[in-house]
Amino acid sequence: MVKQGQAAAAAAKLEKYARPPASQPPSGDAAQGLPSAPASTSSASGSEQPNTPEETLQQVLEAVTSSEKRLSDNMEKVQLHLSLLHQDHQRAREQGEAEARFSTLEDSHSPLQATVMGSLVRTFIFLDLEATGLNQDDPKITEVSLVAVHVSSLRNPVHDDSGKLQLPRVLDKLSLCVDPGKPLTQKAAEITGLSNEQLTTCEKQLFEETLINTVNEFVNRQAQPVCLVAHNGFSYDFPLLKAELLQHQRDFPSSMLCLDSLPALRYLDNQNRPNTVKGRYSLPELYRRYFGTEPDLSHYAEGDVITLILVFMSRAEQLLEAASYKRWGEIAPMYGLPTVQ
Ligand code: DCM
Ligand code: MG
Repeated sequence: MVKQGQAAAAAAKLEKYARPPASQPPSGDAAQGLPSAPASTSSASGSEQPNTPEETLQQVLEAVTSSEKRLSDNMEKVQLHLSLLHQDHQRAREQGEAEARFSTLEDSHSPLQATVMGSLVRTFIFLDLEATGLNQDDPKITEVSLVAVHVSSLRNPVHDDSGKLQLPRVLDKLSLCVDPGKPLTQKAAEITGLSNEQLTTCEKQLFEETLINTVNEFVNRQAQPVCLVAHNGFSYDFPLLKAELLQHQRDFPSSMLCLDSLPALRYLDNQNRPNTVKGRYSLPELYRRYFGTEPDLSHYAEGDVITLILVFMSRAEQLLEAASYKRWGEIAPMYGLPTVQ
């Protein structure tokens, strides 16, 4: 309970807040939304009754309490905001450091430097292309699949209760069918199950600007630096993709890394048992060797990429240490620009 004398003194001190001159606009706290103590109360009949000092003081105390509560709420929000900013900053710094280390190495061309660069890769983008034929056919792409896996998922494989290796839960995938604009060879049509007729009926677009932009956006949204991985990639997928990009005066940055899992896996086996491993290294054979079953959806671009990820993950630690990387700039296109008639 507030004593009568104290209440009167407090009310006198606060009178300037309680009764601002009508001509002056509200200022200070009042302007920022803090309530000023009302000077009087309205009765049910609408006639004005002056406040007693106790009432005025009570109202001012309530206003101060409510302001303090709002201030404390705001402080909590500011603290949360600051901690989010701190996390963003930390992430940006880590990414910036990796990119800075990468760019100081990217001008150097020794295989050793490429291996050092490989150790900085944060996202591996597994890639498979289906096309109208083999290298000698000057093939055009009929299907492209990219699946991005963060390096942390490769370094920490997960197995189910029976011990079977699981695909990482966090994957970004992009799979697109493409009108090749030329006939598929009989063999290509037979193994992929694709035909020109199907691709035309489904109104698929040619390999052109929008597809290239989509692929670029997909690559750019991954944590950098990235490395493309394809099975037999140095001989088939990378040169073919490069040929298609160059036809549209486009290309990936020459510093982008790429890795061919076929020679890398063969090298690992021969390194452990020199000259004894003569086995074959096609993707289905590797899958059978590691998992004892047939892979799903062979010669579907996405099916092959998933098979490749599982094969790669079976040897990920060793592959990440020993693989021989190339820069995209070192990949020659499978064929040149078409000659103008
Ligand atoms: N290919 C082919 N003949 C083969 C194997 C492959 O014409 N015997 C072509 C068509 C495929 C492309 O290579 O779409 C990619 O092969 P893969 O499905 O093994 O990735
Ligand atoms: Mg394939």
